[in-house]
Amino acid sequence: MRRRDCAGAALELVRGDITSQATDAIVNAANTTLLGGGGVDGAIHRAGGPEILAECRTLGGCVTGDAKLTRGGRLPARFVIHAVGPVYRDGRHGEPELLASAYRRSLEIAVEHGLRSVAFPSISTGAYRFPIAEAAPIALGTVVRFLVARPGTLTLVRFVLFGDADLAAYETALAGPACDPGRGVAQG
Ligand code: AR6
Repeated sequence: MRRRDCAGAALELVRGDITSQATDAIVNAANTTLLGGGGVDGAIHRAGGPEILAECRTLGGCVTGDAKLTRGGRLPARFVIHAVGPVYRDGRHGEPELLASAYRRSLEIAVEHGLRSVAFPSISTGAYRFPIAEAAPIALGTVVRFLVARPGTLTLVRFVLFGDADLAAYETALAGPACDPGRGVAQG
């Protein structure tokens, strides 16, 4: 596990399963229908039970780069923030901006609802094929900028990576310029 203080909040990288996280909210790597799928999305709906899908059906979908909140059903987390990342084509179709937006909107929604701790998976780097070496600095950089801009809101942002290679990519990004201490991240 890697942990850093970021403007008074903890920023953590762990290897594990997003569905077992007991943070106030976990983030789903959803699609625009919000009606379920494979990967993280399938795992969250399986573990959380039918209540989550029933609530998703009332939301009218979600555009790419945005996110919507439901309750967490049987999950340890009280809420699920369903975020929609971009499908990666070649990186020149707004994918970096849309990925950053999916993270930023998730954090904004968490704060709007008074939530203090959020766990993210690596959005878009599975079925949506965003190269993880490109995605990790975008994900971490967006979170770092948010925490620096909104101190005293969130206390914990945890990235839950599914495998050693994914964790290594995020560890590399955490040590890189996207998370530069000059931008407000202190080594912990
Ligand atoms: N916990 C943490 N990470 C996981 C888990 C888990 N339980 N399961 C997979 N991962 P993906 P996307 C990792 O495909 O690329 C769905 O069908 C996985 O190894 O879940 O945003 C949706 O409905 C990968 O690194 O999300 C959409 O249609 C990362 O999570 C589409 O897939 C994301 O992989 C979204 O694709």
